[in-house]
Amino acid sequence: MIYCVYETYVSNNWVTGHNFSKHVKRVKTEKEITNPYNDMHDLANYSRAYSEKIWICMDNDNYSDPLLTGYVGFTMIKGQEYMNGMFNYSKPEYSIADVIMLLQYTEGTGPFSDKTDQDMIILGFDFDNNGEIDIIDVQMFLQSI
Ligand SMILES: [Ca+2]
Repeated sequence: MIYCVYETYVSNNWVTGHNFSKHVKRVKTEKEITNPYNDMHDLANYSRAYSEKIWICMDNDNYSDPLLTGYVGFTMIKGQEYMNGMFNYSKPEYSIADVIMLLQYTEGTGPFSDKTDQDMIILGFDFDNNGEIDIIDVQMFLQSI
């Protein structure tokens, strides 16, 4: 029940009111993720430290308490730092061999030669988002590793 109240509060203040989305989008820092299970456990512990305070404010219908905004904001910003870290943690590692395979694809050879441009776009190789896989994508891929 309280979780629904919390979700409604956040939803009502996501782009209006306290505009939590604005604060979350500004988070560029990241938590370095080394063990996702342990790191998410740490995030849960961080949030738990504020959950009782949030619960007390909400249970008392004290939605105008600036501390409530702060508690919710702190947990959301910390969560975004972990999400940024998870994004980097789960990002595939590519090597020069992968770039060469993409170059081969543009020449109609190599292990991807049976793929269509659409297949390669779905795999994320259309780095300039122009709907084609060509030498520009190879160059951008090379620069990214
Ligand atoms: Ca392209």
